[in-house]
Amino acid sequence: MYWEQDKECMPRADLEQLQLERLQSTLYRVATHVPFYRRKFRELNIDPDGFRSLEELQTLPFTTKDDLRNNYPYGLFAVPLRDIVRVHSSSGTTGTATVVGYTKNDIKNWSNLTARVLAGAGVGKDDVVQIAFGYGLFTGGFGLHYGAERIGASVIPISSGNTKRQIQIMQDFKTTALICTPSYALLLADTMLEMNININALDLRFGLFGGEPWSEGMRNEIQTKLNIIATDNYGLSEVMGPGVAGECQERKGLHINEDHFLIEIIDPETLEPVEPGETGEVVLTTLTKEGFPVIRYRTRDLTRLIEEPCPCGRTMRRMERILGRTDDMLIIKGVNVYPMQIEAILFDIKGTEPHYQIIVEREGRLDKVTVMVEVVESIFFDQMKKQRQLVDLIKSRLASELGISVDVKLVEEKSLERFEGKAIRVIDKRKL
Ligand code: DLL
Repeated sequence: MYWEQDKECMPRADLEQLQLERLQSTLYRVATHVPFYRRKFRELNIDPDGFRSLEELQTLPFTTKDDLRNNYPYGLFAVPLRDIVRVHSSSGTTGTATVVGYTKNDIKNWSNLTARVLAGAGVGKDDVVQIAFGYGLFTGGFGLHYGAERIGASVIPISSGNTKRQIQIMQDFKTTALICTPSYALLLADTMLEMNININALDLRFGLFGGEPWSEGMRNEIQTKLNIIATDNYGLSEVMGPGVAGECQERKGLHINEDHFLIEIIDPETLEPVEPGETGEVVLTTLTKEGFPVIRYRTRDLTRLIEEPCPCGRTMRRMERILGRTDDMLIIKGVNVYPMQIEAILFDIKGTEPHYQIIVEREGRLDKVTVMVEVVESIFFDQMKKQRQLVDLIKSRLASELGISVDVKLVEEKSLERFEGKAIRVIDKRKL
């Protein structure tokens, strides 16, 4: 289902022309109204009026999370506060929070873009949408709420947490689409199974999940347990929130809303663009934002672009699911791995439950990594021999497929922490 077919299926040449025009006006806007960008452009001798091609984007400086923090709270806003109608903030687990602002027009665009993501995933005006993302400074709840209303769906703004109540409401209000993090969807599914709820008696058809990395194995698990079509959607507060990219029902990568965002994939070490199709860090430039435009924002998220057209007919290019963040990368005896790669293997092994946690410690000068994984009751209480075999199997798969050697500890079902929002997969004890 398209939301704005003329835009989502625009010929690439027209799209590129539109992107260039929008980039020119964004550069003009930031150079005129944001001292931070004006100074940077001047230092690098960049004339924003002289921009003639999209390739020239590469001459512009990057913007980082630190730049946002150094300009806390309103230093990077491109309009006076009186024109801002909404403020969101990312909590910032490390360091100062960052603050972002939206004009009336930004909210309109944002609603349209989350509507696109919702429609692409299958949601229409007849749907009852339960939004179990937090409402508040986090962009998840409000961002998708406005899009769902725009589509004309019936929105249940239940917000996050209170799992039993979520389930009650899902049954009573006949929810057809669930919106939350993938890890929370799994917690909801497991709780329903525990409560002996007949999943087939629910009205649920779609799940739109995002806000954290998840593997294909996790998708399969959720789709089977909830009997739904589960799609991935991506965004970040610094750039807008949800609505930057989302999967269509093909579920083969996320269409990037390229008429509103320019995407580049760079090598995080050399900062040069990667070869087409290679994995690297996502860099985003906003093309229509008025309140808080960003130029070449380094997201730290890693993925690759899919250049082949999608059978759905959209011309907006796709990106593969996010593999992880550069700051979540583990270096295990010299091998770089991301938690999601470990997740993908665990999900593939029979007897393990889809709940795990990775503990990183320091032993002498080396990092020691232990993967804690829940196992089904029958194995946990079974003879040592079976447990030993499972540990060996997990270790050997991790060694052969990722080249890492780690300790594996089997733990009882439901013994690892569950999350109502974004899951914490890695516990880093090195810095404690
Ligand atoms: O998480 C925005 C959002 C809300 C997206 C709801 C989708 C749904 P932040 O709190 O600023 O904003 O966190 C942004 O979360 O840089 C990624 O590292 C991660 N992230 C978001 N969506 C995905 C996804 C929201 N689909 C950060 N897959 C981003 C993997 C994701 N990681």
